[in-house]
Amino acid sequence: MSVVLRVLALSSGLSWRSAAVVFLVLLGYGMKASVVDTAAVMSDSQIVSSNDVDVSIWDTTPPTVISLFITNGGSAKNSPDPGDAVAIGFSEPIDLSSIKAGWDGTATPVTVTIGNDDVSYAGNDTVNFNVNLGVIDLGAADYTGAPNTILAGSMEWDDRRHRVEVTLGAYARDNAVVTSARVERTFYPDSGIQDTGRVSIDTTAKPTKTDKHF
Ligand SMILES: [Ca+2]
Ligand SMILES: [Ca+2]
Ligand SMILES: [Ca+2]
Repeated sequence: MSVVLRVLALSSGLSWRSAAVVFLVLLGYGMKASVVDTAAVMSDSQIVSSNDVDVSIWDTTPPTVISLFITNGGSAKNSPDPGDAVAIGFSEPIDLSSIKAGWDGTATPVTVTIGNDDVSYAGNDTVNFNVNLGVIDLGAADYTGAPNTILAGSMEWDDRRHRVEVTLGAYARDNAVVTSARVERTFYPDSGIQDTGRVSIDTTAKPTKTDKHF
């Protein structure tokens, strides 16, 4: 460095001290210039395009319920009893914690109540769960008598088919009745259900099916 200062002093005719000040000023300017790397500075148009996130990659489509199966697996055909199964299919993967807090999809206990003559559903019997799944209007009043039939259930998530599957277990209270007519049942999904992107379910999609259920 002293060689540089000597050359600077000699070539400029400055004193040794003045040459040192000039050198330090030039050194400081050089450092500042090196901090601002012009190659990395974006033009206004580049900034705009980098902030222009492609929203098409975000899933904004609400999930829907696309299927509902009620199958007999117990000894009582056309009546809710242990071994019967309810499967609710969704249009896409669901945030399982929106159905039951902390649920990871593995088998978990639920309580299934066959509601008797529910005034909210035209006096029909209903299927209710103690998790955020929804309500099945069974379309007729002859699945249970008063008071309600209640069964212990087990709920699992089928990741491949995007389906919640509930299998009925032991009766907590048995007042089930065997049905005699084919009727149209309707599923009303719980409005709290969300997809994995936290988009709430479209509750206007309500699958129906005419059958003797359970
Ligand atoms: Ca979605
Ligand atoms: Ca049955
Ligand atoms: Ca009834």
